[in-house]
Amino acid sequence: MKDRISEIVQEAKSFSINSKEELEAFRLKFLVKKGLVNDLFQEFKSLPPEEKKSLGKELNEFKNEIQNIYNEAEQNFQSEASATKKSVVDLPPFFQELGSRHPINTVIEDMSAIFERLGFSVSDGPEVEDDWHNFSALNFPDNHPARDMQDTFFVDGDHALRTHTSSVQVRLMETQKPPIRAIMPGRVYRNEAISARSNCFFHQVEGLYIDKGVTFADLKQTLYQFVQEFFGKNTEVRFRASYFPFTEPSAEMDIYLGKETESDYRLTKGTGWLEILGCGMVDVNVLENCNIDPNQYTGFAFGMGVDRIAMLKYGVKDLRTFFDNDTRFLNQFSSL
Ligand code: 2NM
Repeated sequence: MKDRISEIVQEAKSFSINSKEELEAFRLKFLVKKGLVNDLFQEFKSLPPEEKKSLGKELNEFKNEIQNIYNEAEQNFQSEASATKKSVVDLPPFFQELGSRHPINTVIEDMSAIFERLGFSVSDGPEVEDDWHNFSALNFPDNHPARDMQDTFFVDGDHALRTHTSSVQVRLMETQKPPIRAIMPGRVYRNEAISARSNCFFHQVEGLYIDKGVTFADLKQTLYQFVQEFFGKNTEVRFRASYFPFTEPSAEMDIYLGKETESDYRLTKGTGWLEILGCGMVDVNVLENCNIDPNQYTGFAFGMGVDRIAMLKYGVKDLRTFFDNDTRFLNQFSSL
């Protein structure tokens, strides 16, 4: 059998393969089920066990050698074929353009993931809102400046582009029984002068937690945990008293950036502290407007602007570049 093996190897090596037809002839002679290689394997089956032991390895190497001769020849044909194609077709290649995640969405998703781990679900709602959900239910008095045409895009007498995602929170409180623990990411609109640091629309992540016995301490700890995860371990925070129509008491939270670099100095107006969100305990009037009994339930809410945080995170100097849809800008975020 050893002799047969070397005979066949010799034959295969000297087989001329100069065309696709000859390649196929090679395959038919050696590699198909009734070819020479398989013949030897059939013979091998009927050998006595001692001979099998000494021949098995050799037989396998033999098979691989024949297969390699075939594979190499086949490859040569393939690269020849594509070489000819290249010289004939001389259009530029079409790249499969891959999209990239928008940096604002990346920040929203990162924030959502953190709050989801803290037990918050994610909700959304309409961008065109009625007066009740955007203002009245949220304890905005009739003469509040936000209700002015100067500040809000009205669609008709009773509808406007939402000015905050708190309107979604009203819808949640109206339709769900506490406990409610949810965040609302989304786009909101304000009629403001457009500049490098403000636009007529922007993005918010607001959050709401309503249950029996929710306190300001829960609010502080939740936001503290969020900041540790989002901005990094040991990020310092401070709370300052503030005012919003829909919360009482209300606060704003700052994180400490420091003032070593010029941009940190400028961004924090020389204080080292940067305001990143507003928050507070949901006002009793808001709970009542949404048919939640304030004697049984309390809750906290918070809201932060995504766009400025995205600018901070990625070192983007002009907010408007986020929305030009220039792929030279957007492609820089393709790894996120
Ligand atoms: C903020 C700041 C403070 C807020 C309040 C509510 C609701 F619906 F519960 F009343 N939603 N969002 C809130 C509170 C939003 O944004 C700066």
